[in-house]
Amino acid sequence: MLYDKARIFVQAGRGGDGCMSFRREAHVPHGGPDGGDGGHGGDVVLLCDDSLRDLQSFKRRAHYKADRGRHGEGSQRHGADGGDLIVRVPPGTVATLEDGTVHDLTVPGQQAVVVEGGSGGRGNRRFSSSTRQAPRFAERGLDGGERWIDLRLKLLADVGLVGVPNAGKSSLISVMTRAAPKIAGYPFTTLEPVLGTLEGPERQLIIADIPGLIEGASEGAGLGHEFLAHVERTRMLVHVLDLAPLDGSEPEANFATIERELELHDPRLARLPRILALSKADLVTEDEAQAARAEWAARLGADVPVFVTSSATRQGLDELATELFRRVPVQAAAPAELAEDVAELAEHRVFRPAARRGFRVERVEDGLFRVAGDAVDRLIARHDLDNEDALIHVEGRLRRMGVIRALEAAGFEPGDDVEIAGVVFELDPG
Ligand SMILES: Nc1nc2c(ncn2[C@@H]2O[C@H](COP(=O)(O)OP(=O)(O)OP(=O)(O)O)[C@@H](O)[C@H]2O)c(=O)[nH]1
Ligand SMILES: [Mg+2]
Repeated sequence: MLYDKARIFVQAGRGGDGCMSFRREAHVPHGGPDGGDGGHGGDVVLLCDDSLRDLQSFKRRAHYKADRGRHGEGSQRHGADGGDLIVRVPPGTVATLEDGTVHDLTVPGQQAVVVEGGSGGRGNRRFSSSTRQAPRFAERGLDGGERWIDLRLKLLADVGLVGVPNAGKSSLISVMTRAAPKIAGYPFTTLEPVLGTLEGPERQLIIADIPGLIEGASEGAGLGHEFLAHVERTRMLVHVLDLAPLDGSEPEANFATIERELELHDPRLARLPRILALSKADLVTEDEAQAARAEWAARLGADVPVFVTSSATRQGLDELATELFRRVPVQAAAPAELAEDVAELAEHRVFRPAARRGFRVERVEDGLFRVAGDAVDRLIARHDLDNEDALIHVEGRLRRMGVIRALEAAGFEPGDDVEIAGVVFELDPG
């Protein structure tokens, strides 16, 4: 069973709290503030790991949590950062976040931060100024992000074998590679994609045998969609076409069905280079096979080489393998180039909706106003508003952010209540 889907919940670490502390020294009644900052919470990071083949490990475990940052301490000691949590995924994993961000992990070593740890709070030492020499408050650390992530494995194969059920795809991969898929004389023998490695003199090619496609596959008939997703990233397709289908179907009609489904699933699939492998040549005479080859070659033109093959006698298989190595481009091997590819991939494939900025002020009722926005929410989360010093600090920040002015424009008067991030407090800016 190939586990190609999983849903996991990831939680980044909370930031450590800043510390409120004053220096204690003999003979000094009130030392200066010396509370250290809290540490940053750990991120959750996906790491593309070549030793993994599918998403099986996520069946047993669905929750992942990074470490929290440690709290700051007195004597200006900062809390340690929480460690990142590394979650290993196989090459070909596509991670989709709830907000629509997509990470495509294709190259071993590639990483993607999927939730960020909360930042640590600053200690009271950082709030001392000429006017406030003994700040009796420190910031709290912020919660880390948390979210559900959909993981989908889209196999990374160089060559995909496509064809109607029973065409002989699994037989072909079983004699060309060491893969040992189930082979039988009835349709839909193969229920999930199978990968095999074709060994060449200088390199290898990964071949994917996917289950037979039928009419309507692009709309989900059979298990079409699921399987077509696995050939999306191949660089070349081998269309396996039975020379003498037992069910009496016409090879021409079978060929057209497959091509149409590929096109309907994704026009890019239809544009992939092709080879036509006429299969089961041992079941027809050599003359018939050669006649069929000539006919298909004339029909498809020079772009699509046609081979007469038989998995039973190995006829045509060496030629097919040679052609595959000739046609599938060598992948960038130099580390520098690879790194560039990764950067480019990341640029192209990571889509981030723009973060929200600013704030909104709204009059809820007489004497009650609501302010909404990421930055003000964070400011409130950082502070204990029952602490008089912290409240004064928050008021100063709200003023500098332009929130007080916006409140006043909306009819706010000193002493009215304000609600931010679910916290209601009396605001009386001096
Ligand atoms: N004589 C002969 N029989 C073949 C050859 N290739 C495949 N077959 C037979 O054709 C039938 C189907 O072969 P499979 O390889 O399972 O076909 P498939 O395309 O993988 O089929 P699905 O997985 O159902 O899509 C089996 O009975 C095979 O033994 C061949 O070259 N010669
Ligand atoms: Mg099969």
